[in-house]
Amino acid sequence: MIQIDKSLVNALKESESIVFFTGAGISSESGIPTFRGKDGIWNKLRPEELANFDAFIKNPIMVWEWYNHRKKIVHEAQPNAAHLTISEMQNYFKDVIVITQNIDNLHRRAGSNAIYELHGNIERNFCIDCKKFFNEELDFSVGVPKCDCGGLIRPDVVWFGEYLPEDQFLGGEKAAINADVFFVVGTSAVVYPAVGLVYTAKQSGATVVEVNLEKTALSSISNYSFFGKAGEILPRILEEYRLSIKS
Ligand code: BV8
Ligand code: ZN
Repeated sequence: MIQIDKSLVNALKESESIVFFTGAGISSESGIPTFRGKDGIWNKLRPEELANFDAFIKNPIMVWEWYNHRKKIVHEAQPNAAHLTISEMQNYFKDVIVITQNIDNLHRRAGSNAIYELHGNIERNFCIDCKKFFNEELDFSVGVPKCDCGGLIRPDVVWFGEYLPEDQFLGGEKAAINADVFFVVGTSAVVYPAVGLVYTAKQSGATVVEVNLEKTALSSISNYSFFGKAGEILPRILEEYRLSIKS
């Protein structure tokens, strides 16, 4: 049985604002491949080579094939115990806020209400010329879908070299500054400026709790590190918290 430090449970008992900063690792138990290692490779190309505007302009069909492949996996996936535990924690704390790098919509489908999507959402699309949004199913029968203005339609996700949506980043930053306990779940902590928010939380006095399969650059600044599956560890933490408020 995964041991949960009593001091962490006590920290939770004194907390109002709980924040979860998540990456691809939290969705891997839902069957969604992560980015690193062999999982991330598509067509012998690394995510950084596909998730960028130049690649899209050079070969929009190939980039859309990648996103449609991922969208199919996301639609067949279900939120797992980690997503569901975060949603359930809304019944115990004033603020439970999610700051995610994931574009898979699984936190929302799990019932989390306060979500900052730093890197966009695969369910939304917009025209690269007039910025008009298209959230219905797109028609690929005649090649890359085009807007009525003639512009190419792209997924509403943040590509490498592109700025993050300001409202989402600033919202995440405010949540990081006000966090009592800041969980970091399933991220290799390499992509910026997203990961910078963990340091913002630390500098603002939050208790940082890392939940990851392996050590990361954040292990050294974490007050607690749990190395294992998020879908097993997060339910254990909530269970110990629930037992502590009963007694
Ligand atoms: C920008 C959306 C300004 C698209 C994504 C400073 C220093 C160095 C580099 C930079 C810097 N500033 C900017 C850069 C460049 C770049 C960057 O950070 N590069 C990295 C690679 C070094 N950043 C940018 O380009 C950003 N924009 O800076 O704009 C600008 C503007 C103009 C000119 C210059 C600058 C935009 C970055 C956003 C890119 N879009 N996603 C899409 O998804 O298709 S990033 C994408 O990759 C994800 O969103 C996520 O952020 C990242 C993947 O990381 P993770 O989610 O952590 O996943 P990963 O697979 O790596 O790790 C999973 C972890 O989970 C592992 O540790 C594993 O052990 C663990 N795990 C697995 N299973 C489980 C588990 N843990 C628990 N339980 C399990 N079951
Ligand atoms: Zn248009």
